[in-house]
Amino acid sequence: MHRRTWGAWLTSTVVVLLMTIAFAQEPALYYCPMHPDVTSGDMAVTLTLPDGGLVAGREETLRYQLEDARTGAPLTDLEPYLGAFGHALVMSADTMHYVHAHPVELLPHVGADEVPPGGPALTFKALLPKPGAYRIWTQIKRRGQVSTVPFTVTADSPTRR
Ligand SMILES: [Cu+2]
Repeated sequence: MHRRTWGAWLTSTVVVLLMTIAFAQEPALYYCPMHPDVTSGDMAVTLTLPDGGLVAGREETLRYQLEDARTGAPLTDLEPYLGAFGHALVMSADTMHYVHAHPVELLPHVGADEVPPGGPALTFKALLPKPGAYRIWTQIKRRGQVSTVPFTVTADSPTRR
């Protein structure tokens, strides 16, 4: 086998291994069919799925609503992080499929010093390739700190509809 091919194989194996460890470290969350609310620090994040739930093989919309965990006030102080107001990594439970998504709420095209903050809603579009459980890690930045918010969702088979 060519050396570069080995390198690519090794890299993908390490990535899958790390993701497998990430899944295994939170078994309670993983086995829960869905966590619609996650609190991270003083931030409460609610994930709203499409009516009737997610279906594999079609583009679905994931809506996040961000609130202050104590007051319930909408959060409107999201900071840009790596060119977006959020990053979502969606991975199948067997770690064989993953999707990286950004919110449809794009950064405004103004000077770098004067980007207005984002929130309280973030909308992601994602296509889950096959039925089953998926883990979603969503990164959001506020006050210079990046929080990673985990959710577990299940995609239904389109043939069962
Ligand atoms: Cu990203």
